[in-house]
Parts: sequence; C-alpha cells; structure tokens
Amino acid sequence: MDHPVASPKRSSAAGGWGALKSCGKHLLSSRAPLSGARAMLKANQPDGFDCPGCAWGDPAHGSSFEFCENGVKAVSWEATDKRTPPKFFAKHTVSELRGWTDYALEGEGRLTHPMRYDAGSDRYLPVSWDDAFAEIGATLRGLDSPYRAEFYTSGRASNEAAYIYQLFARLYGTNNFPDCSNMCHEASGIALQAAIGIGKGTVLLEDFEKADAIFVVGQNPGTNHPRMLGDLRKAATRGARVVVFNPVRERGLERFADPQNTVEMLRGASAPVASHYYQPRPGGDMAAFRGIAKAVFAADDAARAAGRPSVLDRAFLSHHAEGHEVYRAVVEATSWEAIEDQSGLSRADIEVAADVYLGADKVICTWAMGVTQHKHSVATIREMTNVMLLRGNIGRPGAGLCPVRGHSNVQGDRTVGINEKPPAALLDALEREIGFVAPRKHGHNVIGAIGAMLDGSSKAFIGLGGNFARATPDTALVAKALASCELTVHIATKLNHSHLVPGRVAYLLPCIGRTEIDRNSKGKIQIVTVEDSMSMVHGSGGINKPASPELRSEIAIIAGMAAATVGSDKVDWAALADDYDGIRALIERTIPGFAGYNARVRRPRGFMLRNLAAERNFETVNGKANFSADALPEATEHQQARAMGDTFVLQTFRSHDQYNTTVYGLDDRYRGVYGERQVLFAHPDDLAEIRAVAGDRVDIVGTHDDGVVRVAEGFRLVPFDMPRGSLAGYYPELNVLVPLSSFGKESDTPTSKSVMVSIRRPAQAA
Ligand SMILES: Nc1nc2c(c(=O)[nH]1)N[C@H]1C(S)=C(S)[C@@H](COP(=O)(O)OP(=O)(O)OC[C@H]3O[C@@H](n4cnc5c(=O)[nH]c(N)nc54)[C@H](O)[C@@H]3O)O[C@H]1N2
Ligand SMILES: Nc1nc2c(c(=O)[nH]1)N[C@H]1C(S)=C(S)[C@@H](COP(=O)(O)OP(=O)(O)OC[C@H]3O[C@@H](n4cnc5c(=O)[nH]c(N)nc54)[C@H](O)[C@@H]3O)O[C@H]1N2
Ligand SMILES: [Mo]
Repeated sequence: MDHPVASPKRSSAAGGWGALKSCGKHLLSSRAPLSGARAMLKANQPDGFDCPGCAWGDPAHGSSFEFCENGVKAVSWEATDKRTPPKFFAKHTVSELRGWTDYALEGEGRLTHPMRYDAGSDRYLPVSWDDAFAEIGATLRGLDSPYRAEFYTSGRASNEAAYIYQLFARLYGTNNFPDCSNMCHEASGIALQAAIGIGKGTVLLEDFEKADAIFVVGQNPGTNHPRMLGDLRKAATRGARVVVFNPVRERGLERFADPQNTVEMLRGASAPVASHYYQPRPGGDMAAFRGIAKAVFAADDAARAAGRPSVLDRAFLSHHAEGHEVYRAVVEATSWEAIEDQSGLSRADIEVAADVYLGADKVICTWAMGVTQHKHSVATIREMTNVMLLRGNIGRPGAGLCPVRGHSNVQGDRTVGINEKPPAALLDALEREIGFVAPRKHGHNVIGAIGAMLDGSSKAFIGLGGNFARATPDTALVAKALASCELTVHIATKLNHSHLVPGRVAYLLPCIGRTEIDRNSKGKIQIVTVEDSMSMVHGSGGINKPASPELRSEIAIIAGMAAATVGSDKVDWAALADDYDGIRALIERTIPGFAGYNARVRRPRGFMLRNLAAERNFETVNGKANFSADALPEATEHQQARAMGDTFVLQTFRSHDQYNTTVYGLDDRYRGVYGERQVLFAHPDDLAEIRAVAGDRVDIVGTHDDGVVRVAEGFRLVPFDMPRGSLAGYYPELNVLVPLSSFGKESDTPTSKSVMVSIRRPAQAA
C-alpha cells in the first residue's frame, strides 16, 4: 500500500513502535476524511502517534488500526490547513474576538507565532520566543509568593511535558496544580485510592474479552469512547451481558454498527449492545447499586437457608477485604422505598440487574462523567466498588474496575506528578534527585485556583493546553478571574476563549501537536509517551510537518520559561528539551514503576505500569480492599427539585461533534439533532406540563441558592427518552449555569451533571 505521507525514519532501536491508534496517515494526507476511511480500515502501520482523542487502550494483538470516527475528527482538527497567523490578529481586536463562538475561533486554524497582548491596541502582536520567556520569567519572579501562580494542565500533555512542568513549578516553589482531572475523574481517583490503594482502574483490554457481564454506568461511549463500543459489541456478540445505567437512552449503547465490518456497513445493519438498559434518575446510581447489594445479600440469605454455598466470595472477603459486615448492616438499614425513590428504578428492575450480577462469574464495571460530576460521586464510586468486592470481582481475569478516562493522557499526567496534594514520597524523590527543597504546602485545584484569582491572592495563570475559561463553571466569573491576573500564559495549538481574557502581561505560545514531527535543535526526531486508561505506557511520535516553522514543542516552551524563571543550575532545561530520553531518565529515577523506561517504551505496545490492586495486593493502610458504609445522600438534587416544584435537574454533556470545548460541527447525530447546539432535551410529559411543544425556545434559569443570577437564553426544546424532572444540554455553552459554589464532596469536582434550574417561557420573560 502506498504511503502518501512519508513516515519518519526511525532507528532500529525505535522499531516496532506502539500501535498506531485509531486514525491514520492516509487520512491526514488525503484531506478527505470520509473517503480516506476505507483505506484506513486496511492499514496497519507500526509507527505513529497516540490519538489525541480519548484514552481507551489498544489491543495486544492483531491490527490496532481501528476506525474511529471521533479519532478521525480529532486528528484532522489538528492537521487542518488553516492558520491563525499574526495577520489575523492584526485584523481583529481581542474584544471583537470575544464575540465569536468557540466553533468560529478554532475554525480559524492553527496558531503560528508566539504573540503578546498589547493593551493599547487591544490586539495580540508577534513577539520573539526569547522576549516572551524573559518577561514571563521576570513577572513570575516578581510575585511575592510562588503560591500566587497557578499552573494548569489539560490532559493532552505528554508524560514528558507534564513532568518537566511540575518540576519547573516546584523549583519555582508551588504545588498549585489545577488540572482538568479536577473537573473529570477526580472522584474516581479519591474513591479508588481509599478502597483499593490505587487511584486507577484494574482491568486490561483483554479482560473485556473474558468478562461475563459488563456494567456501563454514566457513560456515552458511542460518542466519547467509540473504540470501547467496539469492545462492548464484541463482548455482547459472544454472549456477555452489557448492563447500562444511564438516564438518557443513548443510541450508541443500544445498537452499534461496526465500522470494521464492511458488509454490515454496506447494509446499514447494526447489532444490539446493551442487554439491559436502566434509566436511573440523575444522581441515582448510588441507590441503584445499594439495591443490587441488597438483592445480593438477600440471595445469600436464601442460599444459606437452603443449605447452598454462599453467593459471596467468602475467601476473598476474609483474606483480601475489610468491612463487609458493616457495609451489610448499612445496606440492610436502607429501605427499598428510599432506593426506589432515589434511583427511580423499581425493586423488580434492580433485582434483575442483581441476577445478572450474580449469574456472572466475571464482572467488569466501567463509569465516566455521569457518575463523577455529582455531589456524592466519591460515595457512589465506593458503593459500586463495594458491590464488585462482594463477589471478588477484582484482580482476576475478566473482572475489575474501569473508570474510563477522558483526555488521552490525563492519567499519565497524574502519574508523573501533576498533583496539588503531592505524596511525600514524590517530593522526597525530587529533592534527592535534583537537590532542592520542594514546597510541601498543598496547592490549589481548579476550584481553589479560581477562588484565589477572584479574591486577588493568585496573580498568574499558566495554561499547559486546555481552555480553562470555558471548561470551568460560572463562565463570566472565571473570565473576570483570569483578566485580573498580572500574568496569563497559554500554551496552545488553536485560539480559544481563554486566550481572550488576557492578564496585564499576556502571552499566547503556539506549540506543535501530537500528530506533528518533533525535531530537536540538531534535527533529531523526538518522541513522547502517554498512559492510557489501562495503565499502559507507550510512545507517540508525530508524522506531519509542523503547522508553522515558528512552533515549538510543549517541552521546549516549558523549558524556556523554566530557564528564564528558576535558572539552569539545578536542571539543565535546554539539554532536557533537546533529548527527551533525559526527561524519561529523570522520571525513572523519581517515579515508581518506570524502571528501564527508555528501553521499555520502545517495545511494541509499550509496557504496563505496575498496578498492585490488579494483583490483589492492596496498598491501603490495612493492606486490604476496604468497603465503605456511607448513607445514601439525604436528598439528591433530583429529589430536591421534585420537592420544590417547577425545578429540574440539568446535566451538561457532550454532543457527537465536539471534543470538550472544541466544537467540530453542529450535529449530534445519535441524538437526532442537526445544525444547532442551542438545544434542551426534556421528557415529553414535562414539555406538556409547561405547555410547550418540541421546537419552542425557552430560557434556562439557574436556581442554585447562592445569590448569583444565572440564565441561558433561547434554547430549543427537544423531547427525549429520559426521566421526568431531568433536562440535558451541551457543555460548554451551558457552563454559564454551572455554579462554582456547587462541587463534589471530597472531590471538589463541579457538579456539571446535577445543576438545579427552572424553565422560563419567553412569554413569561416579557
Ligand atoms: N468525541 C469525544 N470524545 C471524548 C470527549 C469529547 O468531548 N468528545 N471528551 C473526553 C473526556 S475529557 C471525557 S472525561 C470523556 C467523557 O465521556 P462521558 O462520560 O461519556 O461524557 P458525557 O458526554 O459527559 O456523558 C455522560 C453520560 O452520562 C450520562 N449521565 C448523566 N448523569 C447521569 C447520572 O446521574 N447517572 C448515570 N448513570 N448516567 C448519567 C449522560 O446521559 C451521558 O450519557 O470522553 C472523552 N472522549
Ligand atoms: N459543564 C461541564 N463542564 C465540563 C465538563 C462537563 O461534562 N460539563 N467536563 C469536564 C471535563 S471531563 C474536562 S476533562 C474538562 C476539559 O477541560 P480542558 O482540558 O481545559 O479543555 P479542552 O476543551 O479539552 O481544551 C481544548 C484546547 O486545548 C488546546 N489544545 C489542543 N491540543 C493541544 C495540544 O496538543 N497542546 C496544547 N498545549 N494545547 C492543545 C486547544 O487550544 C484547544 O482550544 O472540562 C470539564 N468541564
Ligand atoms: Mo475529562
């Protein structure tokens, strides 16, 4: 097969690079994404980049060159021909650009030059890299405390970039690391750390081939993890049960046409995925799992009465776990009535789910934002874990816990030290290796950073990727917070709204993306590494020419800022930026699990980071997997809304044509919405009750009682199969309604899936 894009030559040591993911060279060069898709189906190239889309794992065997529509979008978005050069900025003031949509801003294409904001002309003007670094360094050094600077990370950053970023910030003297994962899987990390001693999942992709049942909770893989859907479908085809918990009927979870299957594609056929589809009320998953536990304990009692063996994994519970008796007592004390009211599911339905659970020898439980973005998310994940522990569904083939990560390297960034509450062992190792005194005081997460900027105690914001102003709650307040800074710096590939609320000194620094060739000063090609949702670490090397000769790698940009801020006596930043093997060697010496990093990452598929929980070796205080025994929330937002009347619980989710704040297009095909994002999904009976019909425009009014007025105007009603009293619409447009003052217990994650609102008919507004 011809290669329209030349693949960079690699030394034999680098041969057999980790699998080329999802989307490919052919497509990139063809600039005809859909016609290129057929060629892609047949391709299986050894060298390549990690897909900048999701963090789903790669198969261990066979072709990993899977077709993924959303991977293709992510890749072609970055590989666009369009540019946002200095000429563009000369034409448009920043104030004018603030009136543009996200879609229009990113639609201008890739940034090409380092730019500095000029308040006089209200424009970004080109600047040299050296001048940029010098002023950033001087401004940071001028702050009276390093804790007045915020170092934000978005989860696309490679291990190497994230590692030198945290090293830079810590040498500078702060642990302020607001991170996109604070808004994402924070609750999973906290819950799993407490329950099983590691804040990550315990399954490998192969486990999906062995599981008898897979519980998929609060997740829409058809859109957000399309390759996972392929694995679910394969499991369903061989007879495994796929049990979905989602208030919304997501079509991708019901039926799925396999893009690898040409016959199926040509016939427009599809196969069922979910064997059981439960539609809990928003925030009702903890109650639903409590119900499953109740049914499991009842089955255990019945077995005992009949003289049959226990349905619990007694050996696991006595050797590897602690607290199941206390948990059992709490479960027995919870009434079916409470469970039914909170979950919105009937006892009979929950008992069927429990039967599936009991009938399966090996069970996997996966979840994502539908679980993590509520007030009681940590307790809910503990509850799901409890249920899994009852039958020893952890640390054996085909069974385990699987928080499905978002950004392609959000898990890796955490592993290499992006953590506002760093473990002492990490700081000790850094001190030993580098020879400095690391800051010990805990730093800010996202909510903390916004609060500090708003009250004036933080004065600098550095963004390693992402779109902080749009991804966070209370859009207007966060814009104010950023604009009040002495210094804002954004390392980015494309223009977004975060760049349009400049601080007094403001820089926009353009970097090369994942798909592009990264050459050092001697012309040598460099690769970076990432970690997927299954703790697999593998290499990623770009194949395209960078969008502009002025671009630098994220690593080179961080190194430049670091040298200008903290100097190069302790760390030779320039040398690290010139050879990422040096960064990997530092990681190997300071982060557990990376022995032989530089060699192992050059093997096909990379290597798996040790995950002791997956071997039933639990690094908790007592060395056991721990049950939790939390009470159900007194009232979920949905229950509160029902009690108040005229109030709904709104969730903010993703359409099929977006990647977080990046909007690729205006369609949401699986939900039947085309050409528009300004929509509000609701139950048909709720529409009738407010005397509205499909297509009517309404305003959505926030009812969170913190005195802040929040309104989103002119949303078109779309009737949908979802629980009464719940609404849904798209992030980031609806972030104007998400309150900064509402966040998860322990996790501090904004409650983007349970926003209290009311609906205002425009007639009423008049
Ligand atoms: N194409 C594409 N891929 C992506 C992303 C993207 O934007 N686009 N984003 C990436 C990132 S960062 C992440 S974190 C993931 C996000 O992946 P998802 O978690 O799938 O993202 P959301 O669109 O927020 O979908 C949440 C789902 O949870 C359901 N839900 C809402 N509330 C509840 C509840 O209370 N209980 C239950 N059981 N379900 C509920 C919603 O109906 C919806 O189906 O995807 C990653 N991959
Ligand atoms: N209401 C609501 N809010 C949410 C969520 C929700 O479900 N509902 N989800 C939350 C979740 S799960 C997450 S993870 C966050 C996401 O928050 P972020 O990670 O901050 O946001 P993204 O939209 O992923 O960032 C997109 C920007 O990243 C830059 N970019 C893209 N590729 C690269 C690259 O290779 N390098 C660099 N340096 N920059 C790059 C581009 O400039 C682009 O504009 O949002 C959270 N916010
Ligand atoms: Mo995420």
